[in-house]
Order: sequence, then structure tokens, then C-alpha cells
Amino acid sequence: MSKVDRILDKYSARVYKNRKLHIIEKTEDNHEISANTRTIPGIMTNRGCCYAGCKGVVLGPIKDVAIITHGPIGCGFYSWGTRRNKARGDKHTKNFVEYCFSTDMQEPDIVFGGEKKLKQAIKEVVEIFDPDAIMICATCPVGLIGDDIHAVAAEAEKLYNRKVVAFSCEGYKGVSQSGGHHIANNGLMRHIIGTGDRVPTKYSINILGEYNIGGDAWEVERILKRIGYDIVVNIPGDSSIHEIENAHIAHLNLVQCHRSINYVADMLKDKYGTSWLKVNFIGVSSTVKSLRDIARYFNDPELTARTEEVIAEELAAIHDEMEYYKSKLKGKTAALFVGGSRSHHYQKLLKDFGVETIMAGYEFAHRDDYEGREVLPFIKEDADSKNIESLRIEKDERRYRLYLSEEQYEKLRKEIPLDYYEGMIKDMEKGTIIIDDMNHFETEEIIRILKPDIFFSGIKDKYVIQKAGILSRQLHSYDYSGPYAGFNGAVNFGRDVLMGLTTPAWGLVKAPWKNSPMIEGHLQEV
Ligand code: CFM
Ligand code: HCA
Repeated sequence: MSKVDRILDKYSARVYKNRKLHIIEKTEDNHEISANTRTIPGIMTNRGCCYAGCKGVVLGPIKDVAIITHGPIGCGFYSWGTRRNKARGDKHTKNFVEYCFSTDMQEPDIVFGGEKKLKQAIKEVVEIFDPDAIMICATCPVGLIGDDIHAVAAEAEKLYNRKVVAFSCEGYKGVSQSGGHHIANNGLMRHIIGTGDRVPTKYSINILGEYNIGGDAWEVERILKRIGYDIVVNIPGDSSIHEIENAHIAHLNLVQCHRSINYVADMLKDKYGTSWLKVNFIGVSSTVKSLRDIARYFNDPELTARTEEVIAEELAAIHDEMEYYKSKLKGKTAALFVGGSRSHHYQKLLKDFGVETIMAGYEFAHRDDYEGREVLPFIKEDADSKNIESLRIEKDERRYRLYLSEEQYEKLRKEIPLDYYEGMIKDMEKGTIIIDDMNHFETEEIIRILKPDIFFSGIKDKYVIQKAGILSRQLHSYDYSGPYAGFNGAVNFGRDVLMGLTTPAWGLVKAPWKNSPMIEGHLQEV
């Protein structure tokens, strides 16, 4: 029986038929998988809701905005501080990342409408916290009773003279948190991006989709700044709304998490002609590749030389530790199950240590995250076809654009993967298993059948894995460690994984009845 059939073996015919489309074994040419479809009701999925994707993921890390959860208190409470995106305020920038604002809707609000309460919450937020902007995120009941949060936002915007943006991200919308990412991206683009008036410099770039979990964005920014890039904004990790207002002025968008922010990348391309480059700052070799791709885009000999200089220095600084961890970790096997991008990114970091990925999957990725996608180029029809370099950056009022003809774009595309993402499956080895929307039953089957040395996933299955005597490392929260991105992050990751594997705890994980005799008895009738 194939590995896939062994995983599916215990399912009823109906469930088998559905799940078979979401589980594949990599061969030479099968890149297709079913994804972004509804989970079968009753199955224990690891997915979250639309509100989680909008408020918790994409908007949550913006630091100087007060995000009001309009709904019963549970949604606000359970999305409060559970995601380890770090942010630092300073004397110019407020930081509300560790706060939780909620209207705390009660039954009478559900019956008679919650708009009054929302208006009162906005008033209190302004009076007490004076945030630079306010965002309102709807939870399920708000959509069901029909509160007009957009009208409340428009009124409050005039009243309090600051941006107030509402997001209709009711939890039940769509099949996972993915719909919430899209709603958040649309709101940022419609109301915030493009309203700033910063002027770009020679190497102005944006990072899109770096969430600063455990300080990852700070490590990525450190490296890019060393080379000489001017980071207009990283959306959203540790960002300020005023930085986001200027996102349209950058020459190039670096897309770290394709799943959650490709909509902004595409909209910036459509509206402003800014190309995007898929990068991955997780892993030493992928960080080096990403840095070289960015330099190639700007095609400036000085920048290229500086890039190589920084790469050489950074590699030299981590060389000994990387070699040490590699010597200890080489040959281990890993399973990865995370949201919509990390299962691909972390395979590269694991490869740096000689760790082999035997199974990888996503909670809510779409087919393009698995299978790849290419976006049609932005073509300026009257572009001069003589010289790519001179056309690459051209000043247009206060904004720069990439003006290329079709042939020029094709030539540039051959050098750098612009507006293109190869997807996870192509990068995986033959014989590995790919699972979409893996559930708790399948997690246990993977442990039993594939026996990975390490299981990387999240909090919902962590303890099941540990109780099976296998190391679990959380790739969402990094188990409160990090950063794991960039050069220094790779060393932290190697250290944490080695510590986890060498702890004596796994030898002690044994069911109690295997150590001491069971107490047996029988019920007596009285
Ligand atoms: Fe992107 Fe993320 Fe991820 Fe994601 Fe997430 Fe996250 Fe994740 Mo948790 S935005 S898709 S919705 S990289 S919160 S920072 S860790 S599931 S793999
Ligand atoms: C979310 C957030 C989450 C959950 C993490 C986990 C995160 O999906 O709503 O399940 O361990 O990264 O905090 O993905």
C-alpha cells in the first residue's frame, strides 16, 4: 500500500474521496493538489477564521492603530497577544500592539443593534489613547445582525479627524483565515496606501508579508539596511500607518509571505506598475539568493559589490556555529505543517542543516502556493526597446515606475523571477508527502507511518506530537524564541532544534501503565 493510501486507509468512502484530492506523494510531474476548499464539517482542522486572518494576522502588527474588535468579548480576548509579532514604539510612534480593544457586545446589542456601542467605543479610544488611526474589525454576529460599521467609520473619521477604516471580516466568511487576509489587503489599498507624500530615494523598497514574529523583520531589515536599501515600509510587522501610506513610492516590492499579501503586491503592480519579487529570508542559502535577486533588479555595480561584501561578512560571522549545528542535525527528518507559506520557507533552512523534509502541508494555502503562479507583466506600450537599464527606473511626478516593453520585460524576467512564484511542490523531493488542510487524525497517522524526528507546526497539535515522544517546534510562535530569519536567525534556529532533539525528555515519554502495573478492579453489584 502506498504511503498516501496508508494515511487514508481508515476513512469512510465519502471522506476518502474528498481527502484523497488534498494528499499527494511527489513524483516527477504531479504538481496538482486540491486546496482552499471547505473543510468537511466535523473534521478537526487546524484552520482559523476570517476575522483571525484580517484582525489577528494582517492588521494586528500595525502598531500605531487602535483596532477595535466589534463583537462579543471572546473574539477580542482570544486574538489578544497570541501571535508573537513584535513592535517597538518611540517618541513619535505609538504602540498598541499589546492592547486589546473590544465593544464587548451583549445580548441586548445583538437584539437592538450594536452601532451605538461601537460609536461609544471609538469615542473612548480617541479620548483615552488618541491613536493615529482606528480600525474596526467585525466578528460573526455583526454581519448577522447587519450593523453598518462602514457608516459608523465614515462618521467617526469626520468627527475625530483621523482615519477610521472598517473591515467586514466576519469569522464565518470563506473557508479559512485566508479570506480575512484578502479583506485586510483591500482595505489597506483602498484607504491607506497612496495617501503619503514621501519621495523615494535610489534604492527604495517595500517588504510585503514579513510579520516580525520573534523579531524576524528586524533581522531582515538589519541586513537590507547594511547593504544600503531604503525600506519605505514592511507591511505589516512593526509598521506604522504613516509608513504604509507611502508604500506606492517604492521601486520594488519584496514578497516574503505570498499567501497573505499577494493581493497588495498585485494591486500595487496594477495601479502603480511596481514589480514584485518573491523573496525568502528564512534560511542562509535563500537569504543569499534573495539578496542577489534584489541587487540584480537594480543592476547597479556598486550595489552588487556591496551586496557581495555584506553576504561574505555575514556568512563568515555565522560559519562556525552553522557548521557545528549542521554536524549534529544532518540526516534528521522533518514534517512541516503551517499556515500558508512557512512550510515552503523552512524547508530551505532545514536543508542548510542537512535536515530532510519528508512531509509538508498548509492549513489554508491556495493552489498557487503549492503549484506556483506567474503574473502578466506590466507593460508600458510606448517603452523604448533599446536599453533596459535606462528604462528600469523613470521618474514620473513623485513616483517611480518600471517602464518596460514586452521584450524588455521578458529579458529581465529571465534574469530575475519577477512577478512569479514557483510554489512549494516543485521544490520538494520525489517521494515526499504533501497534505493540504491536514487534520488531527492525519497528524497522528503521519507520526505513526512516517516517523519524522521533528514535527514543526502549531499550538493545536503540539502536545499530541510531544506525547507521541517526538520533538515539536512551533513555526508560528517559535515557542517564544527567535528570530529565525536571516543569518543570525538561522543560528538561533539550529540551536533551538538541537536543544530540542538532545533533551533527555523523549526517553522519558512512556505511558504510565508501561512503567508500573495497572490497577485493575471490577464493579460489584450492591
Ligand atoms: Fe503568511 Fe504568516 Fe504564514 Fe499567514 Fe498565519 Fe503566521 Fe503562519 Mo500562523 S501570514 S501564511 S496566516 S507567514 S499567523 S505570520 S505563522 S499561520 S505560515
Ligand atoms: C491564526 C494565528 C496563528 C495560530 C498559531 C497556532 C499564529 O491562525 O489565527 O495555531 O499555533 O501564528 O499565531 O496562525
